[in-house]
Amino acid sequence: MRVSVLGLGYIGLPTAVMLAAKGIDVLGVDIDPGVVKKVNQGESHFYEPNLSDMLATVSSSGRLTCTTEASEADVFLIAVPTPIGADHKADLSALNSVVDTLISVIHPGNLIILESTSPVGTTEDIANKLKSLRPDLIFPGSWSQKTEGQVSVAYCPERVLPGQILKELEGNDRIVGGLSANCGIRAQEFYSKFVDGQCFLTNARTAEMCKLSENAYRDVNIAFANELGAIAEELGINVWEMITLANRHPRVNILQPGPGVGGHCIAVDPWFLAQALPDETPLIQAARAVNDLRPKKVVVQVEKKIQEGERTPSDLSVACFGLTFKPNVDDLRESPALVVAEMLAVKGFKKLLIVDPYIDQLPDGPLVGQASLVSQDYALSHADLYVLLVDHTEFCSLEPGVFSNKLIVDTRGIWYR
Ligand code: SAJ
Repeated sequence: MRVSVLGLGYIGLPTAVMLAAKGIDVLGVDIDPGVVKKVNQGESHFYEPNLSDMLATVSSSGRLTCTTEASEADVFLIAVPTPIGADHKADLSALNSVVDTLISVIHPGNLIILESTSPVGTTEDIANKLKSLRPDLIFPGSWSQKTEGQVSVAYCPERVLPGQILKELEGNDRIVGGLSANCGIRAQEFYSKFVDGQCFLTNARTAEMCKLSENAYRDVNIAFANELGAIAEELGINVWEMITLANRHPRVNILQPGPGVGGHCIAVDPWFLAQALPDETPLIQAARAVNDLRPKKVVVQVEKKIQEGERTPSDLSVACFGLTFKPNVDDLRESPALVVAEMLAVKGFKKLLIVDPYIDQLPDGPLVGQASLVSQDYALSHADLYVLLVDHTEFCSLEPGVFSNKLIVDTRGIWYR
C-alpha cells in the first residue's frame, strides 16, 4: 500500500512519519520546496518532541519520500491548513488547490481522506468537485443513498495536541466519517493499521461537526475560566487557588485562565460553526470575544501594576516571559503572548526584554527594533517588571528570591500558586 500525505505541516508531517515507521510506503507532498527538501534530508521544519529522531530513521529507510507534485497512490490523506480570513470565514484555498492536484492522479480503488478541520459539508463538496471533473469514475452517493463507488471519500479529523502529537496519533480514539457507510468502513480499516485507540464510524457531516464541537467546547470553557479570572481579580481572590478548590467537586472541571487563546485551532475552528449559523451561536461567539479580549486586558493589568508601584514606563525595564501560543512548543501562530508583547512594545518602556527558550529570533513585526530576545538569567537580573505569558517548564521552577523587589504580572498563575 502506498499512502500519499498531502500537506507536510504540524499534522501531515508527523502522520507521514508515523505511517512510514509502521512500514507503509509514504509519499509526502507539499507546495513548499524548502519543506520538501528539508524533509527529504531527514529534518523537520518545526519542533515536536521525538519527531526529528523518527523522521531521520524513516527517511534513511527510504519509506518516506517527498515531492512538490501529487502522484498516484492507494490512499490520499489531506492535511492542509484551513484558516479563517479577516471576515472569520473559512479560507479553503489550500484545500481546493490540493483537490485540483488529485483530479489527474486518482483511479479506481482509491481512498481519499480529509483530516483538515473543515466547515460541515466540505467532504461532500470535495467529492462533488472530483465527480464533476472525473466523470469516468463512479463516486459514492451520500450516506442515505447507499450507492457505492470506485473511489471512497471520508472525513477523519485530526485530534492531536501539539507537544504530544506522536503519542496521540497512535493513542487517541478517532471519528471516521464516511460519505457512504462503505467509505467509512474502508477508512476505519486504514486507521486501525496504526491507531491503538478506537475508530468510531459515522457519516462525514457528523464527523465534521464533531471536530468543530470539540474545539468550540474547549474555547467556551477557557472563556469561562478567563471570565472567572476577571471576577477574581476585581474581588482580590487568587483565581488559580479558587479553581483548584472548585475542581475538587466530582462534577466540576474548570480550565485555566490565561492571556488568551492561541494556536491555529481553538481560536479558529469555532468560527466555522458561528459563520455557518450566526443566529444559533451566541455562546460560541461570546466565548471568542472573551478570549480575544484577553491580551488587551493583560496590558491593562501591566499598566495598573506600574501605577501601583508608583513607577513610570520610561524608567522601567520590562521582561516578557514566553512568546509562543502555549507551553513547550515553538509555534507562534495566533499567539496571545505575542500580541501582548507587541502591544507593550509601543508603551515607551526603558527596555523591553523577551525570554523564550523555544525561539531563536524575534518574529517580524513591531518587536523588531523595539525589544531584545535575551536569556532568562539576563531578564531576571535586568528587568524591574516581569510579565509571565507562557508557562514553559523552564519558568516554573524559579527560586522565590528572584522575585524580590520586582513587579510581577503572572497571567498563568505559576508564580502565584
Ligand atoms: N489554554 C488556556 N487555558 C486552558 C487550556 C488552554 O488558556 O486551560 C490556551 C493555551 O494556552 C493555548 C490555547 O488555549 O493558547 C489552545 O491550546 P490547547 O492546548 O487547548 O489546544 P491546541 O490548540 O494545542 O490543540 C487543540 C486540541 N483540542 C482540544 O483539546 C479539544 C487538540 O486535541 C486538537 O487536535 C487541536 O486543537 C487541533 O488541531 O484542532
